[in-house]
Amino acid sequence: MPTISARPCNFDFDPQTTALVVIDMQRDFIEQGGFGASLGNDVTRLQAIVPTVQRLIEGFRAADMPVIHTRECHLPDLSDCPDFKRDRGNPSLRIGDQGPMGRLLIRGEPGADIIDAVKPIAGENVIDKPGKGAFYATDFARILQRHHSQHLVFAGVTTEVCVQTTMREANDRGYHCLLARDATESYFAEFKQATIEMIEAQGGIVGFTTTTDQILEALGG
Ligand code: TIU
Repeated sequence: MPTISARPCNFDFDPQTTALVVIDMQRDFIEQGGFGASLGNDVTRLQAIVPTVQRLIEGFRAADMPVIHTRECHLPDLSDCPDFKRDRGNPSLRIGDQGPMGRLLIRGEPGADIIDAVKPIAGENVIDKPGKGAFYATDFARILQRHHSQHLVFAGVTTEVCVQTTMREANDRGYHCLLARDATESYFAEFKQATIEMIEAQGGIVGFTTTTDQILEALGG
């Protein structure tokens, strides 16, 4: 079985059962005028990982291995958005409000779409999810079954919110999880660091972490 050099120990994987999961690389989180910016965050931190995420995706495509994308977004009538999620805090715009990229975090609006640099190609699954985790209220589990996926490599944003939540959900469901440390980012450097440490702690209690180079080398790229 091929292996990827990782922390706290190497990640053995079968290319036939391994998929890349790219979390929420959406305009709403990465570009100015979106949901992330409305919360007062510096979105340029997230823009810095785009070329690395792009390289990772291209490596999976070249190896003919599945790439699955997620998007955090809600139905236009907000029926899948808990009131508190919209009401809490003091953002400049709330979920569903009209912004420069359409209504914030609403399915089908330009802001909810994945940024051009890492756009899905024909045949790749895109999971629209109302929560932070990709398993909650989605077809994600069924799609993974269809791909016979047992090993999941994670990239995307933000590390401690949607990436970590999905990784924890996957870990509990028996998937072997690996986070590409340089292909994920947070608005808060210390939260990213803490998340990586949490994942790796106690013998890899949530999974393993590594770099994009190590993954691409193992894929033969
Ligand atoms: N706000 C924040 O850091 N993230 C989210 O709300 N969603 C994701 O992480 N995708």
